[in-house]
Amino acid sequence: MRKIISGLALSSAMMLTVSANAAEHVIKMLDTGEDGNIMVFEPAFVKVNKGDTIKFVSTDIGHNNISRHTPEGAKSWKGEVSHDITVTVDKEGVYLYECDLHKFLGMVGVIQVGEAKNLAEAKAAADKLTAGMAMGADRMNEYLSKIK
Ligand SMILES: [Cu+2]
Repeated sequence: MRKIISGLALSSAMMLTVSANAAEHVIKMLDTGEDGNIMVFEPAFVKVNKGDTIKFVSTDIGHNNISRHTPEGAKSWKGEVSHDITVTVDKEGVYLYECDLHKFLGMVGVIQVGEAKNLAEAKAAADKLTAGMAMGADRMNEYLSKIK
């Protein structure tokens, strides 16, 4: 029993250390963005550190957030419509996500975590995604161009 307790104490101490260093990034799900574009994530491109969390906020209702492409070994996610969802990005690389309801209007976004190790695969996935868009396909390229 003593071993279990000290193990728990150790792991909660470690969690505190991680959360002290990890940042939370808020991305809003919007009907209209600051630039006047409709059906957008804002900001739609973020560069973050491994272990950070991304909180997708249902600022305007009627959107969701679903991962579309993730680096190898990373967890995918699927948020409910009109609900916030928080995701911890613990693998380096490029993540693509979409609003399932408005992806055909270009409601997509890109997260870069550390080094963009899977850039070629992410670009191939982005091409497939933009092929199905009625508008806003240029957004994806704009977001991808910010990867450094
Ligand atoms: Cu949407």
